[in-house]
Amino acid sequence: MSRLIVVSNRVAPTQEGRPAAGGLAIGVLDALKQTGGVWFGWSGETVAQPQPPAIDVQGKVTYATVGLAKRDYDHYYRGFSNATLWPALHYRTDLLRYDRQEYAGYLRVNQQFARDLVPMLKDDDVIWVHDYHLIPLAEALREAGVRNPIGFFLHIPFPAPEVFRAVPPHAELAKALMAYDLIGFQTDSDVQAFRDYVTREAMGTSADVRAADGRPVVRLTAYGRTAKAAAYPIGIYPDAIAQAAEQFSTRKAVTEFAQSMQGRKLIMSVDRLDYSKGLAERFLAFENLLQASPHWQRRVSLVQIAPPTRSDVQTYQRIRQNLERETGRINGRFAELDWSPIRYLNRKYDRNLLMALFRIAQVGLVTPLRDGMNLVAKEYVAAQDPSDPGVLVLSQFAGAAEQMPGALVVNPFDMLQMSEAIERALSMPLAERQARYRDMMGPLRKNDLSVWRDSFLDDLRAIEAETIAHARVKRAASSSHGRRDQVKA
Ligand code: GDG
Repeated sequence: MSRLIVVSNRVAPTQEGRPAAGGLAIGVLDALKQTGGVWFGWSGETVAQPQPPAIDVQGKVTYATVGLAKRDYDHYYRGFSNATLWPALHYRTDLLRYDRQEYAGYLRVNQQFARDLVPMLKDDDVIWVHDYHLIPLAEALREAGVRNPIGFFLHIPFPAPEVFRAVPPHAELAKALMAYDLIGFQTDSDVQAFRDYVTREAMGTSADVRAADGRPVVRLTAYGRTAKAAAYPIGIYPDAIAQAAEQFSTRKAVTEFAQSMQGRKLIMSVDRLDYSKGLAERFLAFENLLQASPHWQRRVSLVQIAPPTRSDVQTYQRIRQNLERETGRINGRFAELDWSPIRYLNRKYDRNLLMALFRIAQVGLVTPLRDGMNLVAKEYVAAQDPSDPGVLVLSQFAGAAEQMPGALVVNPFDMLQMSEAIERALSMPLAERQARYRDMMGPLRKNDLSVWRDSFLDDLRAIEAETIAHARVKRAASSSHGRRDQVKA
């Protein structure tokens, strides 16, 4: 099978023995190990002088990473990726900040990545590019003469066309997306939103086709380019998570924490510290529960783990300050000598410890204002004890809501509804909890991480096969024309 080339903003930890990495890393690494290939991306470092990629070969996989000049980091990463695209694609046009220089930096880094990648490519490689940082990469590779099949997967939402139009270079970005052969989205709604943009804004056309196994795919034509688009909801490995959660739940750190709860119920939330995750709204809903149903005071705690990210982007500093203030206020209002309603932990924890904490929590509270998928929702369910599972309270605006029928689905903008759902979850009888857990575990197993990865790569390789077949037909047709012309002459 042809080699796989993965390109993502960051490359997962390469040394064996490092703590188990999250979703994308596991899914992609498995595929890379099977076919062999290259994982290319930013090293996470800023450098004084750009250097050629650092190469680290481990078995069949080559890790190639490049540093970014400080100015490129500011423009490409902090600027256009995370201060323009991230808020806009999460419907936060109020937080969108646009600067032409930053957009130029975004294009410049993508061109630089393309230049660095080209010498590593072989003719029959298949290229899989990940996420919003790298939308223009296929266009840059095509300009450099690359003819390989190139697929793109967007991990975050694609918004309604009206919202996407708020990004000043929206048309250039949509055109750049159309340079990919296959564009993958998390949900059907994202595919529909992109289709709407292409047909209404770009005056393109669309047609419903099917993948080899019958899944719906859309063929889009615009800007003189044709691409396919489909939904590939990212999954997890639920049984591996269940196993880790069970094993780690007997570790000292977990049993001591469970003891410190003194029989009180536990609500768990885990999110990168990001305004898309709806943390402040969630805290207010929990406060409302304590106020409206005072019998829950001293009987339940919310543990919010929120490792900081992008802490040098200004809006992220503001959200951190706001949450610290809110936690202090709510705890100040309700805490007793031996109980605080909210434990707000602003740091990263070991992955297996998190899964064990999910297992002992009666409620998983996952209420983003927008989220491409949200893997925490899936992980929380997978980590449960099937004989006594907890309840997932899930935002309707997480991509995961389309696939998790057993969750209590809430609108995170409706504080009272969230508060009522938390109370319902805390009081839910065992039989209902078990039924809801079963309703979710089936689909989680059926659509695990390998299904996400394999269906995307199968579709991308099928496009490659179609293109080769098409080129052969064209060659055969033109040579038979040639022969006919000779006969006529
Ligand atoms: C983007 C999209 C989409 C969190 N805290 C810790 C920790 N985590 C792990 C979680 C989970 C992952 O990080 C977060 O994934 P999410 O899906 O919840 O959210 P994003 O980071 O925003 O990811 C999202 C995803 O891409 C995949 O396509 O689902 O919509 O926004 O696995 O468990 N892991 C460790 N310590 C922590 O403190 N070890």
